[in-house]
Amino acid sequence: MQLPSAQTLQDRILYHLTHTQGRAPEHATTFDWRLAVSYTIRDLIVTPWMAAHRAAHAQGAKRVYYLSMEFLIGRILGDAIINLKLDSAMDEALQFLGLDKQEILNDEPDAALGNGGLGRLAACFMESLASLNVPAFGYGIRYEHGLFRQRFEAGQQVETPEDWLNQPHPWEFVRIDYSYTIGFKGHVEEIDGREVWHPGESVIARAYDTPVVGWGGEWANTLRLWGAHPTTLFDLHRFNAGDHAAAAEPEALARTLSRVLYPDDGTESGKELRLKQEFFLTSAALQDILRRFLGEYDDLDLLPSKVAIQLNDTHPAIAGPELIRLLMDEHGLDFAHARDLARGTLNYTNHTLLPEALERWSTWLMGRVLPRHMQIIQMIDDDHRKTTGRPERVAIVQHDQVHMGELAFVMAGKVNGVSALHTELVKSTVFADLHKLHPDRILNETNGVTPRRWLRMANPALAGLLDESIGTEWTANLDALRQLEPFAEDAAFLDRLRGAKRANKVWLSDGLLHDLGVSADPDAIFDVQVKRIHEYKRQLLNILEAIALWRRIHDDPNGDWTPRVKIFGGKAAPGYWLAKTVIHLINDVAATINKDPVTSKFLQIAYPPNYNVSMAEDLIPASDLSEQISTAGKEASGTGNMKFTMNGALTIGTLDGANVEIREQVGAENFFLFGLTADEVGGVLATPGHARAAIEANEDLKAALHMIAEGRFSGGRADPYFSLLDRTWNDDPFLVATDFGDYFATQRRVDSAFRDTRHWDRMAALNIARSGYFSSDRTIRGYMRDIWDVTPVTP
Ligand code: HBZ
Repeated sequence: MQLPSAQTLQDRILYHLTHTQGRAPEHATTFDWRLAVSYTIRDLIVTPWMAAHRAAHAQGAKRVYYLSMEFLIGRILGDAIINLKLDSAMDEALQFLGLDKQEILNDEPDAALGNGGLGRLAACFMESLASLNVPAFGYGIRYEHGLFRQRFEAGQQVETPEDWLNQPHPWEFVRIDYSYTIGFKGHVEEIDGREVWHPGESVIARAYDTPVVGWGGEWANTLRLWGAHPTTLFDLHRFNAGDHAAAAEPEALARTLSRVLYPDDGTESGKELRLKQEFFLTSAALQDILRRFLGEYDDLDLLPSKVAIQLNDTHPAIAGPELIRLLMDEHGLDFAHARDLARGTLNYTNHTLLPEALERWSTWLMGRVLPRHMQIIQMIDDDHRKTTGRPERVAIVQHDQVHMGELAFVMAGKVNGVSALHTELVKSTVFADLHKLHPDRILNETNGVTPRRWLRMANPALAGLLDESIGTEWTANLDALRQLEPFAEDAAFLDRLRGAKRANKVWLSDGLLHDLGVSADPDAIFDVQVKRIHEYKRQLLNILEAIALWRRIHDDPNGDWTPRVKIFGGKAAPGYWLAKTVIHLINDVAATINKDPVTSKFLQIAYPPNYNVSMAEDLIPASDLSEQISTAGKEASGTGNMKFTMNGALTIGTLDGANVEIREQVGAENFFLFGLTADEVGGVLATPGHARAAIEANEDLKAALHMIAEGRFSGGRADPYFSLLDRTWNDDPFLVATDFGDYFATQRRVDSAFRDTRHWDRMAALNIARSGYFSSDRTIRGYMRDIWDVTPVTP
C-alpha cells in the first residue's frame, strides 16, 4: 500500500473535522479531533478491506467464521495506526495540528464486549487472521452496554453501567440490507410429513460491520456484530385499544436482546434471556453464512469445503441444531445429510473445566424458547446413541437438562483445548467418555496473543529497543525474537532494557500517585496480578502473602528488605460474593499497609479500579513480576501470562495452563515455580482437614489469618470476612493454605534475585527472546492446518 504522507494525513483530518464532524478547528473538542482522525484512518482501511473481499470471492477461497458471544476489543484507533505503519506520519501530522496524540487516543472508550480471556482471545484472533491474509468473519453481538464499570466504595466493588455507544462509534458501518428474522417460542406443526416451526415471537438481527486491519495494512476482515431491532415497531391495534405497554412489546423484546453483556465469567446464569442472546447470535450468523455461500455455489454438499465455523466455547453450541434445522426445514435435506454437513463445518473450542461454567439448559426452557431445536437435539442424541452405542452418562439430554458441552462435542468435527495441559485434562476429565468414542476429535491449540497490540503498541520503549537491536521482523514473525538471545550477555543492551522498563515504571508510578495517592517507588519490584477475580485464580493467596510479609517487615524494620509494590486489577461477577469479599479484603489491607510509616518504603499495595484492556496496556509493560498462581489444573491456559513474558516480566507461577509451556520455552532457570501439580491436587483435597493442618504448620499464614480475624484491616470488625475465613480454614477447595508455604518462600527467592540486577535483566531478556511461540499468529496457523484446512489468500 502507498503510505500517505504526514501532510496528506493532516489535510484529510481537517477535511473530516469540517465535513464529517461539521466543526471548525477553532471550536473542535478532543472528541471532534478523535473522530476526524478515526475517519481518516478508517478511509485507509476500506481499500484493502474491499480488495480482500474481492480476492476471497474471486479465488473461491474457504472462509473462516468465528462465532463468539464476546469480543473484548479495547480501543481501535492506536492499533489501526500501528498496523497501517502510520505511527510516525501520524505523530508528525498531529504535531502540525498542535494536538496531543495521547489525549486523542485516550479519548476513545474501550469496546468492552467481553468479560476476560475468552473474549480477548477472540479479539487477538481477529487481528492475527487479518495479519495472515485469511478470509474470515467474526460474528458477535453489538451490546449497547459492555462489561460494567467498577468503582470502589469503602473498599467494595460497585458496578455501574457502561455506555460506549452513548456517542458515535466511528469504526462501524451499519448494513440495513443484511437483516435476518430470528424466531423464538411458538409451536411446531407437522404438515405433509414435514415439521414446520411457527415462532411466537421474532426480532430482526441487523449487521453492524467493523473492519479489522492486519499488520502492514494489506488485508482486512469483518467483525460483524448483530444489533436487535423490532420486526414491527408498534402494535397500533393494541395501542388504540388502550393497552399502551403491550403495544410496545415487540420493541421491548428486541431492545433487551442486544442491550447488555452478561457479566459472568465462569459462573452459569441459566437465564432465558441469555439463551435467547445465544440463539440470536448463532441464527443470524448461520443465516448470513448460508446466504453468502449460496450466492457463490448452488451445491450444499460443498459447504464443508468452503466454510469453517469455530464455536468459541459452548455459548453458540445451538449452532449444531440450528444448522441442521436450516438445512432440513428450509433447504429440504434429510437429517443424516444435514448432520454430516454440519459436522463437516462446525468445530468447538473448550475454555474451561470448571463444572459451574459448563452450560446446561432445562429441557423445559429449551422446549419453550426453541421448540423445533429441542426436537432436533433429541434427534442428534438418539442418532449418536444408535451410531456409537454411547453410554447413558455421555447423553446430551440427561435428567431433563440439555448439556451444551456434549452437544457441541457431538456436532463438532474437531474439539480443541487451549493449552497442552488443559487439552490432556479435557481428554481425561470432562469429555473422557466422548474422547473414548471419538479418539481423533480432540486436539490442542495453545493460545497466543497479538504482538502488534501487546508489544509494539503497548510498549513503544521496548519495541524501539528491539527494532534497533534485531530489526523489525519480529512484528510479523515473533520467532525472530530469538535473535535477541546473544544480547542477554551484552551489558550495554541490558542497560537499555532496564532503562526502557524503568521509564514505563516511572510513568505508571506517576499515574498511581495521581489516581490513587499510592506512592510507588520505580526501583521497587512491580509485582502485578491482573485478571478476573475468581477463587481458583487465588488473589487471596497473593494478599495473604502481602500480610505475612508486612508482619515480618514490621518485626524487623531495619532489615534488608527488597521494596515491593503489589498491584492488583480485576472485576468480580456481580453475584459472586466470595470474589467480592476478596476485593474488599485487598482494599482493606492496602489501606492499612500503605499508611504504615514503619513499612511504607518497603511495601505498597495499589488496586486501581475498573481494570480493562487499556489499563492492561499500561500495567503490563511496567511489570517486573507476573503473578500466575492459579490452583494447578484450573486455569485452562491464560493469555495475560504470555503478555507479561513478552514484555520482559518474570513469572511466579504454578504448573497450570500455558504456564507449563512458558516455563519450557523460557527455561526453568528463568521462571519462579512453586506449588502442587495438577496430579497432586486431588490427593490433598481428599485428605480431611488439609487446610487446617497446613495453617497450623505455617506461622506466617496462621498469623496473617488471625490478623484478618481480629479485624486488623477492618476497624476491629471481622464480620465482613467470617465466611471467607471459614472457607479457608475448613474447606479451601483451591488449596490456598497448602500452597502458601512454597509461595511465600518462592517470593523471597524473587526478592534476592531482583537485587542481582544484572542477573535479573538477563533473565528478562531471555524471557522476551523466547516468547515467540506465544504469538496468536502461531495459534491461528495451527487452527488453519489442524482444524479449518484453509490457506492464506493473496489480495
Ligand atoms: O479463556 C478463559 C480461561 O479461563 C483462560 O484460562 C483462557 O486463557 C481463556 C482463553 O482461552 N475463559 C474465559 O475467559 N471465560 C469463560 O471460560 C466463560 C465461561 C462461561 C461464561 C463466560 C465465560 O458464561
